[in-house]
Amino acid sequence: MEIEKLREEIFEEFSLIKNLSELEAFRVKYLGKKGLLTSYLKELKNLPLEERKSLGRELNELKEKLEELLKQKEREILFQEEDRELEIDLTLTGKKRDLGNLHPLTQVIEELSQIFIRLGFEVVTGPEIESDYYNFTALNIPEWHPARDMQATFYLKNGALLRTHTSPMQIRAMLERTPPLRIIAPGKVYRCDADIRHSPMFHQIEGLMVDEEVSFSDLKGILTYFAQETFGEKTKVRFRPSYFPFTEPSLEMDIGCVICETKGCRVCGGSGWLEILGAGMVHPEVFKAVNYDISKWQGFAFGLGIERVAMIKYEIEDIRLFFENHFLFLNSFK
Ligand code: FA5
Repeated sequence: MEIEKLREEIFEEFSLIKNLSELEAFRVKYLGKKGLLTSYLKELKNLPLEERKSLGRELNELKEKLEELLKQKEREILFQEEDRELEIDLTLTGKKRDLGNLHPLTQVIEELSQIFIRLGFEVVTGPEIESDYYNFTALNIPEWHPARDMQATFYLKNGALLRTHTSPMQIRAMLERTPPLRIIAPGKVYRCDADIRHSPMFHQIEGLMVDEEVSFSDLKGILTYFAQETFGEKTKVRFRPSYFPFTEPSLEMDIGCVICETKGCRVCGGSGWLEILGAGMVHPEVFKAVNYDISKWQGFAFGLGIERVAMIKYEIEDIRLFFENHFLFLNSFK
């Protein structure tokens, strides 16, 4: 046997090994139970003593060398595979992180607030649990007024109540400030009221401006500006006489339905117009309640329903969708 030739062939073949299965096949071929080197070693016993000694030594050396090289190669291959797993493919598209979004009502509150902030109004907030005094009495709402009825107002056991509108913020703001002032007060309000357009908890934005010369036309101008900023420049507005105990004269503002352009559709209930707010000039009795000099100060106030604005803006027919927290619905406001 030509041991030199055999060694060369074996190392040549060894150098071509690329992966673990080739490595294993190589090991079986030469060092396995029936492997070439193993059988050569077994056959040594048939040789004369001298030959057996020298060939035996060389074969054993080759066997040991191969075992060592195979171990080394195995480690190398394993390291390479690990590296490949860690490789980053920069051409792959990244994993998109699904970010949440603000609730549609929060988005509308922010958008409307920005319009009034641009007009010099300051944003204030106050308690949802109110006293009878701020919610009714100071706003010139007498004992007999239907809003005080248990059917409309949620009363608490201690005599306090859940505010039925944001108007108590008019009183709180005026008591905390000296005129002139311009505030808006967004927040939650509560009424025992529920159908597809009414919710027992809903949101309003209260607005109040007090100065030495504030007229009804200032009120109409600001409300028209607000409607056109919110629903588009071509939006039509309509003012209807109304009644609130805390404003005189009082009005309600409708906007021309932006969907059918006042022709009449499902969203506006066929009338072509949608009521979005109540407003008026601050009643002298309200100024008296906060000790403002009625011969010096004038003002206007308004209270608008946020859900109503959002329903028109996004063409939503059922108010309950805002509070049921369906992902599909909420995700569509990204
Ligand atoms: C008021 O709440 C008065 N405080 C508004 C006001 C403020 C008048 C300042 C004058 C001066 P009203 O009850 O009409 O008014 O409610 C105002 C708006 O809230 C309505 O136009 C409507 O858009 C909305 N709204 C009333 N009840 C509900 C309800 N249950 N669910 C959803 N929105 C409602």
